[in-house]
Amino acid sequence: MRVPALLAAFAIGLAVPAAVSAHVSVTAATPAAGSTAKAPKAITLAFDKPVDQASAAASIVMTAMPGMANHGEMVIRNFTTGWSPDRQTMTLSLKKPLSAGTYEVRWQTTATDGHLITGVVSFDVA
Ligand SMILES: [Cu+2]
Repeated sequence: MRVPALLAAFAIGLAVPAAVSAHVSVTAATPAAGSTAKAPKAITLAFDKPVDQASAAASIVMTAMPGMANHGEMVIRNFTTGWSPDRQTMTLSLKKPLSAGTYEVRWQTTATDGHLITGVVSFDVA
């Protein structure tokens, strides 16, 4: 009688990846993660499935600047957020191009299973 119980536990274990697939992730970004861009005026995040816009948010943080040793985190606020009609691409439109430095785009949204999903895309601006 122990074997069916074990099999049931195994089947429950297998069900976990199906729940995880409710989560969204970023599949592509511009500027691309790890790349060096020149004065970008827009940042796009492409998700693998439609995103709940009501819970979605992104922040742009400058984490380093050439010639400045202890920069700390500087939040960039001068942008507006837009979405593609299919809700899979978020565009952050900057009023001024980003100046030279290192940036993190930190995003979050609530998945269809109610879990908070977060991610970071980092890139440099030369
Ligand atoms: Cu989840």
